[in-house]
Amino acid sequence: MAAPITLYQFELCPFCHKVKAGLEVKGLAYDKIEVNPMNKKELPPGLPEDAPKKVPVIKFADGELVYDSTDILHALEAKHPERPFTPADAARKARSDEVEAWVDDTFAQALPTVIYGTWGEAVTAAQVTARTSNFGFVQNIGVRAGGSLIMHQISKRILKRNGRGPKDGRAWVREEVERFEGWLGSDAFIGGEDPSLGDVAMHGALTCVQDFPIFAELMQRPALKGWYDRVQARRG
Ligand SMILES: N[C@@H](CCC(=O)N[C@@H](CS)C(=O)NCC(=O)O)C(=O)O
Repeated sequence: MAAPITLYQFELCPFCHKVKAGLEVKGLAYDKIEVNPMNKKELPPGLPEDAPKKVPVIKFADGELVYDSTDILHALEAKHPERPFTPADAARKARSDEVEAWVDDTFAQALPTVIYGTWGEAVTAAQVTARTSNFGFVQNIGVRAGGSLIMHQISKRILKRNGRGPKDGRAWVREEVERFEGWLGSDAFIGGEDPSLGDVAMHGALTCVQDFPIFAELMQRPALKGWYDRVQARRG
């Protein structure tokens, strides 16, 4: 039976993983539709004219369409208040919102450099896309090879724009993770006793790179791994 919620996504999109983490922390069943990044023809009809042709997009049981990961997570919280990820404490909520915004503006921007930064990573990316996509054979080859090649070039540009060398992606992501660990301190979650929007966003972003070498490296860090496992236990 089809799940009441549908997520239109790319498998290697950190913003889509943020939404998946939110859905799973709330224990909500959903179906995924993989969108072809070349033409995005799987996106549902009915989106506003001025909506960017981007994923994630979510379709709720009542047919409402929402785009943009942050707006989707807020809509999820409003429609499904059970297992809330908005901390009651004002300071915690402010920190959680800060972390969520940082995931969007900084951490997710750094991730393509460790998904497509080296040829080895780009090959892994092509394999992950092949495993999850539902496109026809020819289209599949185009998305895998073409997509990874384009993203490899984009990843070099992102590094340059951020004043980093062509091989600095992993060091950059490591630095950002240190910032996150500083925010977490000795707490169980950014949200305190329960995962918040900030935890959901960061957990999703990390799940996005679970098949890549950076993930195994980051999981050697006891504080990050402890937190990652605690959020994982709350998903689903
Ligand atoms: N602010 C948006 C960003 C979404 C976004 O950048 N999605 C990328 C994939 S990771 C996309 O759909 N890109 C397609 C394109 O720009 O053509 C969100 O949080 O959902």
